[in-house]
Amino acid sequence: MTSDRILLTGAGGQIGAVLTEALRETYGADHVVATDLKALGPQSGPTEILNALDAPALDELVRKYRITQIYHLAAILSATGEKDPMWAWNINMTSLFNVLEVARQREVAKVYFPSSIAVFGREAHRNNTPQFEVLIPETVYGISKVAGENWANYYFRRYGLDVRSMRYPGIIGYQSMPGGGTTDYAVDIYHYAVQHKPYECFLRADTRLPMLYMPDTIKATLQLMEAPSDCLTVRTSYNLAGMSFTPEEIAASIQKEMPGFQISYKPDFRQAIADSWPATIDDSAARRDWGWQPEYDLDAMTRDMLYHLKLKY
Ligand code: AKB
Repeated sequence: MTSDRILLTGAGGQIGAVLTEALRETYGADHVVATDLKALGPQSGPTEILNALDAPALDELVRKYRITQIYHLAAILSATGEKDPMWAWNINMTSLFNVLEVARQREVAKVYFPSSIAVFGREAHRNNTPQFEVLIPETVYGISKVAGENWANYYFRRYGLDVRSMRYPGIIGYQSMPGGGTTDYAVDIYHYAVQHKPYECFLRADTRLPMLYMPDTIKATLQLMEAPSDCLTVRTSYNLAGMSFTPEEIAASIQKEMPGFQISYKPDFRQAIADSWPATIDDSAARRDWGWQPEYDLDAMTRDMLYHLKLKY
């Protein structure tokens, strides 16, 4: 049995909900403590209510469960963050500092901090965006992720804290709903399709963005966290790619399975955010350092999403 004890913040979120279960399969249900702002429903392992802004409460849980790894997933995403930038900055940065400090002080062995393609802005190359690229983000979320990446690197170099990170593209899964992101349309669209409803997309038909299916997301996260420390050459955050598509292309992929599906377009403020992000990403550093290799393309994801959502509805 493993001696690792893992704590997740934001465990009720889109990725947190699925990652918690995957970690429990690997490390044992009792070894994974799922925390969130609101009470999580009954689960196979321990759950706690935690506001990640509350440093003493976080410290108490780390001591209580003798935590050896923290996955810090709680964050305000790109679209919600723009509605109240100072509030989003405070949540994203204060919670990260609380995690880094408790990890340093309590000698937590590893920390996972997800970054995002939101770190890039319009000055970055839009296609095959390199690992080491100019980072001038245009959302408060992106600014907080650039700052977070640099703090992760700082804690690694200054204190030897083993912080690991990757830049998630838009994440798509059937198990949980995203909240407040610019890439959320790519989840919503499948829910509309299986309910035989037409979908009005908040991005233009030709907006190409990098995306990743949930099984690949979980695989990448676990792979990075399990990689030997001396293989990791990037201590800010790894670029990560799975597929890239436009709303028009995801609609066409759904139509191959459900020919009657209809889509229309009404871009809103999220279009400007999407326009500042890359279309495709160069993730060769992740492939080289820890063997990253995605499995799903758009059509394989569509078949799997529709299959699972049809069972759900
Ligand atoms: C968002 O759209 O804000 C997120 C992200 C790409 O980080 N899904």
